[in-house]
Amino acid sequence: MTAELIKGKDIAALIRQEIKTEVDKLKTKNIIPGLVTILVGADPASESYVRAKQKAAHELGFHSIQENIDASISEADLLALVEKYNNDPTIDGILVQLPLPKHIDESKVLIAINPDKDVDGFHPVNVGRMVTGQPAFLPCTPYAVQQMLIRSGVQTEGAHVVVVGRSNIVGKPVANILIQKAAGANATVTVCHTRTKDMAKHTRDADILIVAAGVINAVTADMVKPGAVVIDVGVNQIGMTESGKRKLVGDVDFGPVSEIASKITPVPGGVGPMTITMLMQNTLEAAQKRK
Ligand code: L34
Repeated sequence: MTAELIKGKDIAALIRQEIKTEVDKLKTKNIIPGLVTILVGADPASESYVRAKQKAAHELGFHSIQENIDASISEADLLALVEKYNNDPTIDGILVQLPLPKHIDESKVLIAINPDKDVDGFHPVNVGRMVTGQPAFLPCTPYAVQQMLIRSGVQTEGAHVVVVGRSNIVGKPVANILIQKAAGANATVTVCHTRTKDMAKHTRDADILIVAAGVINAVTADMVKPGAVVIDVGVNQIGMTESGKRKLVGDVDFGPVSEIASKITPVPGGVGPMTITMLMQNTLEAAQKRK
């Protein structure tokens, strides 16, 4: 292994300390950041992520509520639940964990969240603000990727960033964040997806390769330029450990790619813990803007 690890867990711990300092300041003004996480159904991966979000909120001294909702909830009832928290003055951030059951229109639910409480950054108002370079809640995973680059000293300015994947949660927003005329951005961005011709031609040209394909080994060593920085957003379950934990790999063929890259993120312990941390950051910022 020659690549240096970008340890998301360590960077997350540092940022959580910074957040804690700000939470303590807010508490002197009698403001406690409030977060509600809404989990519909019992997908084991979603349960694991939401549990981690609640744990982080608790450790930071947030007021946090966990709503575990049966998968059979109607769309109307879910919209009413969102509205309840839109009107709750103790709640600064509302997170509806995705994916939702098929009978519920995800976009209808996301648009129902008050944009000022949209700490996930998925409301079209926040997406529009992000794209046009206005202050906005940035979606947590793309925000995490940007912070990991900045805090490990990776220069994005003028770099060729290649993104593999075009989801609304990762690919599209991370590309938009990194093309902004702003510090920690100013990159030239190429987005590859399932209809891209000769993907390896593009990925081999990347100074920074961000992989969010949702496919094991979507990126192999022959697709990476020597010295590139590789950010692996994938979380794929390949089994269970004896202690009942999910056994995970990313989208990148980690062993061989880490012989070629200059820096690489591990899975687990990479982007995942940072995603949760940036949700805490957004919730803090929402509380700081409380009127
Ligand atoms: N609304 N839905 C909404 N917001 C989000 O930001 C998410 N996402 C994605 C799925 N749905 C969402 C998450 O929270 C993915 N995601 C997420 C969050 C945390 C982790 C991975 C994905 C994470 O903590 N991963 C750990 C391993 C955790 C485990 O064992 O399951 C890691 O070290 O990578």
